[in-house]
Amino acid sequence: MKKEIIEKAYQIAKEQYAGFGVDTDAVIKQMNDVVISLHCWQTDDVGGFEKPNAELGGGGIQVTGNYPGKAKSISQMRQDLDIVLSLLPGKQRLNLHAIYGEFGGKLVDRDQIGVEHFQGWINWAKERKMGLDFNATCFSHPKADDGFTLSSKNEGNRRFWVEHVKRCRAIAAEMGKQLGTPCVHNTWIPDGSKDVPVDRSGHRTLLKQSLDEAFSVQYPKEYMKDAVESKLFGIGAEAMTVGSHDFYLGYAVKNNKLICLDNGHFHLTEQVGDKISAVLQFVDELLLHVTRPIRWDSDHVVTLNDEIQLIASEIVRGKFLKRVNIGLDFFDASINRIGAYVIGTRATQQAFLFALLEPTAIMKQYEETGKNFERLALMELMKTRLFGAVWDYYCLVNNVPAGIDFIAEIQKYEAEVLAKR
Ligand code: RNT
Ligand code: ZN
Repeated sequence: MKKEIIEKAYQIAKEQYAGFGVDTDAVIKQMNDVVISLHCWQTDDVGGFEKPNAELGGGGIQVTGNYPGKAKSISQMRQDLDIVLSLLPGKQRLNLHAIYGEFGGKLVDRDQIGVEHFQGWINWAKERKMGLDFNATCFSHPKADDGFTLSSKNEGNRRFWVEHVKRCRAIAAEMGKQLGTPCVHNTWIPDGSKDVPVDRSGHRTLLKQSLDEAFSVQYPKEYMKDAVESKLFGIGAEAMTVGSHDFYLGYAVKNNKLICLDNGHFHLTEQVGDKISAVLQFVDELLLHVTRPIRWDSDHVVTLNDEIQLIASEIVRGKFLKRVNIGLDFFDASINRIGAYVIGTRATQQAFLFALLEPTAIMKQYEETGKNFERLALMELMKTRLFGAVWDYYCLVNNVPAGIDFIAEIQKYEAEVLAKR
């Protein structure tokens, strides 16, 4: 896009928004508070590098598609991440899973990993002035094959997973310490059962016990923060999920942990956007896994839809940006993975930009004086204001392609790099 056109359109947009009392220049600065944690697993379909050609296995999560160009090594992954970063405005962090360590060709089991396997990533992040987030990987492993990890009745397996989570938290704390920004460590487990179980309570008691054990070491919150992620169901775990929302919300409130809300993990008419101001009455902070479920937790590429918009708008309206850690969680192997990454991240950022451009004060005044048709009219109108002009300008001042200029960059990368893998 031509710089002059972007600037011209922005000037008009600026005046248009000023008419509603919204300062677009200030909003562009506020976008610095919207830090998105990039889920590393979009580059390789949640395979990881524990062994060559590793694939996502078990746990009710699935990646469909076999588009060429998937990252097959950490260096390819880093190359992809740099391209993604070069196409995104604003600030990002990187969210790693434990299976993405540098294990030097040796099989290092999950109860053996240490910070030495992630020092390369810490250095990588430091060079890019980025923070890191981290996740224990409690799936794609023989000891998770029976569908249970931290809530397993097999004591050997349960202890194995407790040890894994303990080690992951220690790694997370070291990441946060070295990088000077707290690392959010998220625990998600696939535990559940396909058919109606008899002893739900037994598994939940075990999960609580395992979390207490795994979280027994306290780390300063400047280094790391724990989040726990609930889920409704998974493929092969339709009848019961041990770590349900009720379970983890209770655990988080009682133990002062972050609750992770993945918007693919609820009944499809439930809105995570509606939950934010509810749970933030009782927990200090949240972690989001922003995704797009179609009919189920399908993890499609995030688009700028009503669901994402409500999430962003609720965070902005409630002034919750400092209390919400924004992570992404989608994976689509049926289209160019870099393209998927960039579209989904930009869509999330756009939702926040749109939210920041809202004339909330006017809407609130309407609301508080019973002028609800007026409120709706203004909400509708904002959808058609010159939002795109502000977005393009935001890209321009961030030195990244505006409009769809990123398509050409990704096509070039595909031809020169991805197609040759
Ligand atoms: C699975 C959860 C979980 C994973 C990642 C890879 O349903 O959403 O967050 O997607 O940990
Ligand atoms: Zn998730």
